[in-house]
Amino acid sequence: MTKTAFITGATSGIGEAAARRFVQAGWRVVATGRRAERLEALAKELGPNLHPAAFDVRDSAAFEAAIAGLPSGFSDIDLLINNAGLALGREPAQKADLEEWRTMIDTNINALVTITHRLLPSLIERRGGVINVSSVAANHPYMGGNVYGGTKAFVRQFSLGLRSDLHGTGVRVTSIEPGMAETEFTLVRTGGNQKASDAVYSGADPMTGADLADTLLWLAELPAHLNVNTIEIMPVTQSFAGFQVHRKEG
Ligand code: NDP
Ligand code: 8X3
Repeated sequence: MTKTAFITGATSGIGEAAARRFVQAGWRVVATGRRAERLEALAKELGPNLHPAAFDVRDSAAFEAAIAGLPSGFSDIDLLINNAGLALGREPAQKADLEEWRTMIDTNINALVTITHRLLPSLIERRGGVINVSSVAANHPYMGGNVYGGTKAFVRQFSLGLRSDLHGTGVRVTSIEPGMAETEFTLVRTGGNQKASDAVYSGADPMTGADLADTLLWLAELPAHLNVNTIEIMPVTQSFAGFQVHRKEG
């Protein structure tokens, strides 16, 4: 039986690659994001198994309208991939922009829980799954990661809590925590600075959206009795740094 995945943030990067990968693997996909023209292009490329639904995840009325507008065949959702998200800024907390913090919290946390809450009854009915896209920033603090890291730690912990609450329902829940992947992530984080984005990925052999799409599909197609609780995945070129120590002068 054909299954349906609801993928947020499918207009670029990881979500776009996942939409492509899931349709190629025989899934139906509801592909979402704000940039409608990108979703239309994806629908044109991938054919009738992709349904584009353009809305801002922070707008719960628009999200409800998108759910109400799902055509038959797309309305029975088996898998929710909460991928839409962003980082804004790399300033230390004391210099950060409060509005940017609020945007990250609204997108990465408030919208994610709203969408999850709305779709849970149907996911339970269908013994489906939720995959939440967290980040290594949830597990490894770094300078300038402040609220972004906090939102992703929420996503990880919320996923573990969901897993506990959904005990006995057959619904599986995974938190995926990727490291560096070359997408539009840094372009967004730097307010559109292509040079800064190129500098982050240059020579680093980063992961790609397609790498993570393969992992998402692998998770989604595991035998129904298996649950990967968390998965942290990075490029080989990225690893951990030590603690910093501030010393007195002289
Ligand atoms: P991209 O910037 O390429 O993609 C982000 C996606 O999220 C876009 O499709 C964007 O769509 C969507 N999105 C952002 N804000 C909103 C909004 N308000 N409403 C609807 N959709 C929104 O980045 P990635 O693919 O890298 O990011 C995907 C996820 O992966 C994010 O949650 C990110 O935090 C996480 N991640 C990324 C890593 C990386 O190194 N790239 C590493 C770890 C985690 P649109 O702008 O059209 O609305
Ligand atoms: C994105 C990875 O290391 O830039 O979540 O925070 S990182």
